[in-house]
Amino acid sequence: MGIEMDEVAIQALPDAFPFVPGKTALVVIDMQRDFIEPGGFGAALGNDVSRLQPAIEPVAKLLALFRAKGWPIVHTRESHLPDLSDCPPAKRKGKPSLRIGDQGKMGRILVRGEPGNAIVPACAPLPGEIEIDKPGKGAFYATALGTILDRKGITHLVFAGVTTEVCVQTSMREANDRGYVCLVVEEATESYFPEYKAAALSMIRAQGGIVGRTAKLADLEKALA
Ligand code: TIU
Repeated sequence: MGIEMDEVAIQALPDAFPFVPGKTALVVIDMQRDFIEPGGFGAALGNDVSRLQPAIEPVAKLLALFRAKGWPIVHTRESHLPDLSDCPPAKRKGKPSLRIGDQGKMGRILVRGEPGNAIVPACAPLPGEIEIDKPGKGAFYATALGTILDRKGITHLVFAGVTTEVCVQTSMREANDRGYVCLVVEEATESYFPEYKAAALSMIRAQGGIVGRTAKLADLEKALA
């Protein structure tokens, strides 16, 4: 074990986030073509996918910051096995223009290994970074994430990615129940619905930070420079 820097207080809401170098990982949720580009799962659900694009540059900046410091990075992908054996039938219900597993413009919708399932190039994982394929909204459900973080001694998580009120919030709630100290970076997350993003951030930090804290990217960069 190397010598750890002291805790850094990052200005956040409802109060400062205690960033502990060596014990804090960045978790980037589902920055996939399937959600962010036309012709994928997000579009099949009827969403305006351009609404997620503003998150790309802030996520890339967060990745650059953690890479420069050598701090752990986790990337998740929402995906299913090609035989859909890990896709609950209820997840294929509703009336999307294309269902999970159907052939779309970027390959089969939300299927592991298809072009559309990849993370957008600006946020792509580098060798050595942790990659988690998850069948659900939460990053911990049916994945090895908890075990991996335990082995690394990670206790604090900084969240980014899409979408704020679906997979980011679910993953943060899972992390909060498991005892992780959680922060989400406001500019580095987006929703197809601006009002849901605002509501999710607001409910995360309500009641004294019932699920975690929220911070501006600039405040993180300033504190960790
Ligand atoms: N539909 C929607 O907003 N999100 C998802 O289906 N998955 C994620 O948030 N990654």
